[in-house]
Amino acid sequence: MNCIAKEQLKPINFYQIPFSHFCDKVRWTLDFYSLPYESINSSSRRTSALKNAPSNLQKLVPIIEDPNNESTFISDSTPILLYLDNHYGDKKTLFHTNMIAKNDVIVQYCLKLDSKLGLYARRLAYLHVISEKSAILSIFIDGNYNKTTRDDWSSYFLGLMGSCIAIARLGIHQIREEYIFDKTICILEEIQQNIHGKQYLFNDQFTAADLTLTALIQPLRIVPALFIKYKNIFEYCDRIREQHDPKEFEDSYAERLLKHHRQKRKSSQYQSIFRNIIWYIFYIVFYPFKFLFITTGTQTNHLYQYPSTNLTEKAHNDNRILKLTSLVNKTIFFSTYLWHFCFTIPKQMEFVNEEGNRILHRHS
Ligand SMILES: N[C@@H](CCC(=O)N[C@@H](CS)C(=O)NCC(=O)O)C(=O)O
Repeated sequence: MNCIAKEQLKPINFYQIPFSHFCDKVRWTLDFYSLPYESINSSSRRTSALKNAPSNLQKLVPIIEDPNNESTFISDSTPILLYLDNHYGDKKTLFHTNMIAKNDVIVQYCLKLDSKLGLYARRLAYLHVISEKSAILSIFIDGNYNKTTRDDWSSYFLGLMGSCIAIARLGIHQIREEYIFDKTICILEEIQQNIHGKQYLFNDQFTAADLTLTALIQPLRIVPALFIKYKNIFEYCDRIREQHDPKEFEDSYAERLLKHHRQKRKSSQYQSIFRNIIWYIFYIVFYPFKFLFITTGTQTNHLYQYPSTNLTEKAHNDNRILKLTSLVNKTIFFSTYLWHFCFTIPKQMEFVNEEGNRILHRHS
């Protein structure tokens, strides 16, 4: 436990991607404990500040660096929550212990949500963003969060690059093959049972489990069928957010731009006709080259970065290792994933929409 009064603490460095739901989980926790912190927008490759971090640190954000404790670096959201609770949870805690649900039950629940809900929600949300407004992902290349629209040509071009990286890094082109939609339904059904008739998940109190659920389910709000079907879970999370997040919550950068795009699309039919014409020309010209791409990028044994060897201690990560070292690698990479962007992603989207319709009409 840190004995320095909170007013005297130095700000904790909080490395984040502003629209990451894992980062929102840690941001909320820092605010919950009323800790001073400085947010540093980061991508693991770009942030030179992380060069001081230990080489074995998991270089995925969220990461915190605590100058009040010999500049300790901690990564992985649930271990960060535990660290903050151990050091600063003297007055308030997210890990209440009592006879019914012990601390480790809450930790296990959080790790399970990190390894399942957090990863599935992210993949499905990226599928929607890439299919509907890929220019939003130009943010990965230019890092410019001040841009309030992404309708210019440079955003379209950089968005293609950003989409290729997201597709490859998170396997967005393999959502159907890896049963991500079905797995999401399974975990949502389980959560629905867990919250049934309850104020909170554990101990009749707000814990890290409620916070984790509320933060990690957020990307699924842009998946229409799931948002409708599991309305009661989203309502539960709205209440948790309203009662326990000290900061007024606002949509993330990507959600804001996507919602704006959906509104605009409703009112402008010409744009989609124009887009479809370009699309068909592209399809006719490139389809004969299918054989060049079909064997690459579709293998199922991927190399994951920071995999978990023990899921009760550390969350699973689904970030795949990308080989982008030489110019030849880069050329093969971008042509392969551009192919997936044009031809595989629309099929994946079609599949998710069909499955969405199926679950909506199953019991009604
Ligand atoms: N299990 C990790 C997940 C961390 C994670 O996947 N972070 C993503 C952002 S949501 C990231 O750093 N992406 C950058 C990259 O893949 O290089 C946690 O709970 O913190």
